[in-house]
Amino acid sequence: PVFIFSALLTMSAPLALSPQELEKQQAAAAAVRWVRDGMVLGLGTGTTSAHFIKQLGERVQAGLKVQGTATSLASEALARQLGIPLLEPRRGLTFDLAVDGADELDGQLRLIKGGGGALLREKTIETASRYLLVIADSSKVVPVLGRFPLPLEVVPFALPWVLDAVEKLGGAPVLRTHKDDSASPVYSDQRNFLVDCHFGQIPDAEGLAVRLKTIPGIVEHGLFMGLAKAAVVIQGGVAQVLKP
Ligand code: ABF
Repeated sequence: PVFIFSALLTMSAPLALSPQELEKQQAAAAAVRWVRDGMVLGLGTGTTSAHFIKQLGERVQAGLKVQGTATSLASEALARQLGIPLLEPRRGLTFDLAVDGADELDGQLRLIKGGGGALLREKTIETASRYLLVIADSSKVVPVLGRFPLPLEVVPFALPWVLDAVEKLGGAPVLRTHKDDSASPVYSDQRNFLVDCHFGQIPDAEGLAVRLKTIPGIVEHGLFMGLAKAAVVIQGGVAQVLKP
């Protein structure tokens, strides 16, 4: 009987969310309130965005009329499973609101993104969006970008030369491989490699972005500047709206 009782206890205890996970859920809930009937949405990627998509799905099931395009195959599958109507990429498609996470954000809402490997579709959709709203837990806010390694999406053929060029820039590049198998690279949704660059502090993000774009084979980098119009960040347990 004791065994059965303790088993029941563990089964019935709700999954306790960590403080960081709770903050992500809170930020996502604040962002859902920005969504209006009829909006065309850019759907972000990562765990904070997954909370947003799940809460958006509940509102869609309650009758909210929105459509969206996802920034990754993972987010697309989640949105489809929740019944959020999806739009295929097409000419002229623009988004009223994109909601997405970030790995780092500074006071001017410059972002480092791509920790989830979705930076190419994220930047594509968020550039086509009228309003990018970032949702983040308190750990993402930094005074200067760069503590989080800067992700790049790289065409496999060009990898050796990209690694050499990033090394010359002081970026200490590391090919992203699977945690349980360092011999197998992580592929993006476009079947490219991901490279994480340990620049340390990046005081001149704009200048670095320009230099990275001159290196052949770098499809996209994770510096997002001038895209985010606002960020909902949980600070002191309260959702704060930050603007550049
Ligand atoms: C995504 O959001 C990625 O660019 C980034 O890695 C992620 C942030 O991670 P999480 O929300 O899981 O903390 O846009």
